[in-house]
Amino acid sequence: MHSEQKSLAAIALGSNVGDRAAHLDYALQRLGALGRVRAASKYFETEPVGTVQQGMFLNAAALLETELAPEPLLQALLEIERERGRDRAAAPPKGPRTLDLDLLLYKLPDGVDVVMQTESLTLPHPEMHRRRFVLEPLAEIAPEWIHPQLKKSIQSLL
Ligand code: PH2
Ligand code: MG
Ligand code: MG
Repeated sequence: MHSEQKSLAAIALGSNVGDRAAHLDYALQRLGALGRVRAASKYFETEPVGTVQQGMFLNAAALLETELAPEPLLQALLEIERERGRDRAAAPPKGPRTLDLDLLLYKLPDGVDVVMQTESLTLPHPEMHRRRFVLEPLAEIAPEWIHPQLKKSIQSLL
């Protein structure tokens, strides 16, 4: 099947517990089983953002060609987090985590970006445009991707 017939998802990766690079390496390898990783950024060391006191993060971004719809893709991302020992009950929200995989943007095969809001998933990710630790890696691999609500490229949002 040609890539034009698949959807394209932009995914943010983050880790600040344990062997951070190993967690991100693992995530990229597992994403490959959900489709094809078209691009992956380098790993950025970033200061923790927010009110929780915690260690430095490694953040990255990836573009995944996939046939999974947004909701099944999200469930697969959460499963990969659990495979690295992520326990949402054990840490405060936005607190330290072995692996965080956030679905940022999702483009259908016809080139249209999904805009949706359910209890489990909001697309585009509602915080992405405010987070340098998301925009900087994403701008490395998808600078021209237009945010469907803000109508600005990732590069210009950065
Ligand atoms: N994730 C958070 C809170 N703060 N800071 C950085 N630098 N990177 C993150 O991935 C991050 C954060 C909760 O989602
Ligand atoms: Mg996150
Ligand atoms: Mg998350």
